[in-house]
Parts: sequence; structure tokens; C-alpha cells
Amino acid sequence: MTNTSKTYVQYLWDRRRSNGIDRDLVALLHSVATACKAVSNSLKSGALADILGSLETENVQGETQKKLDVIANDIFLRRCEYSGVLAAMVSEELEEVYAIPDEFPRGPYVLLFDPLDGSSNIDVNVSVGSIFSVYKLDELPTEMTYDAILRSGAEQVAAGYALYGPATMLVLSTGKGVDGFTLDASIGEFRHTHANIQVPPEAAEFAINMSRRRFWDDGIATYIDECISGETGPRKRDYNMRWVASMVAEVHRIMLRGGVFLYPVDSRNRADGGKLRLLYEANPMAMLIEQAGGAAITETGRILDVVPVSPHQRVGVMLGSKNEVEYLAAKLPENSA
Ligand code: P6P
Repeated sequence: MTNTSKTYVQYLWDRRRSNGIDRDLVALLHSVATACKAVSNSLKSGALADILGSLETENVQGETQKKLDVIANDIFLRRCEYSGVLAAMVSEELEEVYAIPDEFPRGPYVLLFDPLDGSSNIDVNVSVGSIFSVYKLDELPTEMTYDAILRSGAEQVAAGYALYGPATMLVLSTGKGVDGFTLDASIGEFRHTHANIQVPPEAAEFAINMSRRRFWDDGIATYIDECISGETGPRKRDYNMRWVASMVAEVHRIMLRGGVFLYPVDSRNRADGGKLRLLYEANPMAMLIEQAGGAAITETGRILDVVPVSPHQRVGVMLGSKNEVEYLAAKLPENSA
């Protein structure tokens, strides 16, 4: 049966007409979706093309770059600079702010992205994703420095992710809830398949890298031990555990069936500020989760309230079903509820 649901572009036009996202943001979000389709297409080749494996290079995070990390980054840069509405871009794969080449018009938007999150999963064919965040500058700074463009997550005007799984999906918020789109290969367009996504307030699953248990702070360890105790412990109900090592896959599962995802600051990553990056992982995911009725915190408060001081800074991340995150927050020393 032919699917007749709206395309992503039709959805964006509706959003422009109803809640005032402007034409420039429509153009940018269309370019981002095109980049995600191109990344999805690159991933499908897998071992059939010479694109698996790692390069000799490291990214700004000190992580060995996968060939597809660089390919995905280039796709995002080329597709989005062409939109003519950007002041700058920030990528997990680039140390410096990406200034828009003079050949392209510029605009007030800043796009921040992790072009291929969870890329360590690529060579073993496990789902990966792209994460993006959008700000709108009040005025174009004379010099595109990080200080000129860094904003707290609460100021994002849009956020989203693409999940390259059994189906390629795109999930987006422009500040009025969260909607999901599934790539229809027959027409090469995303179709609106998930309207007004709401995170269930209760969780039956927790997601954390259990191998780091000996590094956790007491509050995290107590919370997880209670989940593991299940119906025999204080929670009086059993929990299931998941860990995909791909944040986009974890967050998408939570968006659709609830749960909680934790990557806390611990004794081993404390010097780095945690594992996950604030600007293009934690902030966009926190906007999406909150827009869908969930909660997203660091050890000391709401992720979206963190004022960034550097482009690639890391934070602790605890997000998901609202009631579960509030229960967890009460166990943290600063009582982050
Ligand atoms: P670990 C992927 O590298 C990532 O940034 C997230 O997508 C994922 O949730 C996490 O790191 C996995 O970390 O320590 O389990 O490899």
C-alpha cells in the first residue's frame, strides 16, 4: 500500500505557516535532512565499498577517526554550507569553528553536529546516528569565534537526530513538540510517521555501561543497584537493561517506550568533565527529551541550563522518563531534582 503521509518538507512548510519558523530555518533543516540521507546511503555500502575501518588520524577528541566519520563530516559541511543561511558550523570532527566559505551567502543560523555518533559500531554493523543542534544569532559577529557563537542549550531553536537502523529515521523538534520521520526509499524522502512523540513518564529499562561500575559515584551506584534488585528491592518492580553504545539508538528507544540513559561523570572521566559532549550530543538530546515530556540532567541540574565555556566540553548525562530521572536526581549529592 502506498504511504500517503506528509513528506518532511511538507511538514516544515506547515511548521513555517503555523508556529513561525522562518524560511531560512526551513532551508537549513531541509539541507540537514539531505545530508542525513547521503550519510545513510554511504553506510548502506558497508564492506562493499572501501569505507569501513579506521584512518591513521585522530579527531579533536583524541579518538581514532573511522573513514565514515570523515565522509559523514564532509557530507554535512558540503550540504549545509550550500543552504546560504549559516553563520558558522561546529562539528565533533573539527577543532575550530567552520567558517562558511566566501562563495556562499551567510545567515543567522549556527549548526552544531556530531556527524556520525557511535561510529565504533560501524564495522560490526550496529545502528549509528547523526545528531544536530541549531541556534539563531541575533546579529552576525564580525569574527566567528567560539565565544561569539556558544549558547546554552535552552537557546536552541531546533534539534534532532538521524538513526541509521533497520529503517533510516529522522526525529526533530523546532520547539513545539517532537516528530519522527521515516525514509521512504521509493521516493527518497522522509515521511511523517511519528506525530507528537511523548516519552512515557515511567521507565522499565535502564541504559548504562555497567563495566564502569567501580568508577561511579555513590548516588549512581545506589540507583543502579536498586534497579538490579528489582521487585526484591526498594523499587518493588523489575527493570531490564540495554546498552547499544550508540546514544542515538538509546535515546530513540527511550523516546518511543520510555527508560533512562546514563553516562555520568565518574572517577575515571572526571578530569575530562565526563564522556559525552555538551554542544552536539547532550544539548540536542536534552531538547528533544524535554520537548517530548521527559527530563535531562547533569549531576548538578538541567542540561539545557549549562552555560558552555568551550566547544568540545563534556558533561554527565542522565535523561529519559521524567519520573525516573526525578527519582535518580534525588539520589545525587547536589539533589539535581
Ligand atoms: P562506551 C559513542 O562513542 C558515544 O559517544 C555514545 O553514542 C554512546 O552512548 C557512548 O559513547 C558509548 O560509550 O564507553 O560504552 O563506549
